[in-house]
Amino acid sequence: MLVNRPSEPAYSGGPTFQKVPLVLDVAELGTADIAIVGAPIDDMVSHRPGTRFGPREIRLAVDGGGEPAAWHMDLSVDPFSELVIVDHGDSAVFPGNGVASLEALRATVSAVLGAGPTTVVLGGDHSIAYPDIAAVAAHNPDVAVVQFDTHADTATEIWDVKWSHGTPFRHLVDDGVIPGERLVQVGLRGYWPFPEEFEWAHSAGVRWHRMEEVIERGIENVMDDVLEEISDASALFLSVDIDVLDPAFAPGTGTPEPGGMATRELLRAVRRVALEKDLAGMEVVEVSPPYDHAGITAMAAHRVVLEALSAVALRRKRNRAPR
Ligand SMILES: [Mn+2]
Repeated sequence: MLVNRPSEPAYSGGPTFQKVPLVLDVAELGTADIAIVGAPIDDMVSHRPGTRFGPREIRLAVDGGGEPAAWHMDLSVDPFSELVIVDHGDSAVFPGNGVASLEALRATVSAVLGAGPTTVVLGGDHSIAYPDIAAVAAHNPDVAVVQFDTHADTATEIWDVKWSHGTPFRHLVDDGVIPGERLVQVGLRGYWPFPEEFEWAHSAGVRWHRMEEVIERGIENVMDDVLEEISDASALFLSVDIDVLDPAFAPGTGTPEPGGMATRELLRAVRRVALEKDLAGMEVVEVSPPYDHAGITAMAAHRVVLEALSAVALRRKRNRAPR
C-alpha cells in the first residue's frame, strides 16, 4: 500500500521511513526484506524523557523526495532498489504502562520476523532492547549482539525498576537469552558502569571496548577486534544507542555524555559490521527530539539505519552475483 505520491518532495505526504510503503498487515509483509518498526516507548528512562517522539523524527529526517532511493556513493548500491523495504508502522504502546508496551513490541517483532522480513526498530528508550533482542534471538539463536553505547546498560535495577533503559543487557545475559560471549559493547565512557558491573560483565564473558580505546587505536582497529570476537556467530544484531555519539553530534538524547564518537566514526563502524555479517535485526534507540537541535540527532539515527541498509544491500548483491 503506497501512502505517498511518487512525485512529491520529502516534506510532503506520509511520514514513513524514507517514504517507503506503509504495510501494517503482517500477512502482507512476506515479500519484504526489511520492515521498519517504530517503538515510541520512553516510560523506562532514568533522566530526560522524550524518546517516544523518536521514531517519528527519525522517519522524517530525510531530504530526498519522489520514489524511495538512496545511492550510497562509497558502496555503489541503492538499498531501496536492491531490497524490498517497508514501514510496518509503530508497535502498540500503552502510555504509563511501559511493561505492556515492551511485551507488545516483543510480539510485534516476533510476528514480523515470522512473516519474513528482518526488523529495524526505531526507539524509544533502550529498555526496548530486551523484547527486541529476545524476539530476534528466538528466531535466530546463532546471533551475536554488537551494542554501540556510552553506557553498558547492565544494572540489575535503576531506581528499583527492573525493566529500565539501564538494565536490558544484564537481564538478556542473566536470563540466558544471549550468552555473555555473544555481547560486545563499543564506546563505553563517562562514569557508569561502576566497577561491580564491569566485574559482572567480565565474569559473564561480555566483551567491551571503551571510548578511550577508540580514541587511542581508531575505530577501524577496534572493529577488527569486534568482528573477531563475534566470528563464531552466523548473524548480527546491531543495537545502536545514539548517545554513543558525542553530545556535539547527538544532543537530543536522554543521558548525554561528553567525549564520544563523531557521527562519521559510528557510520563507518556500522557499515563495517553490516558488510561482514548477516543482519538478523537492528535497533536505533534513545533519540529524544525535544532535546535535539536542528534535528541533528534524528538525522544521525536515520543515517545509521541507511548505512546499515546499504551494507545489507551490497552484501546480498554480492552473495547473489555469479562467481
Ligand atoms: Mn543504552
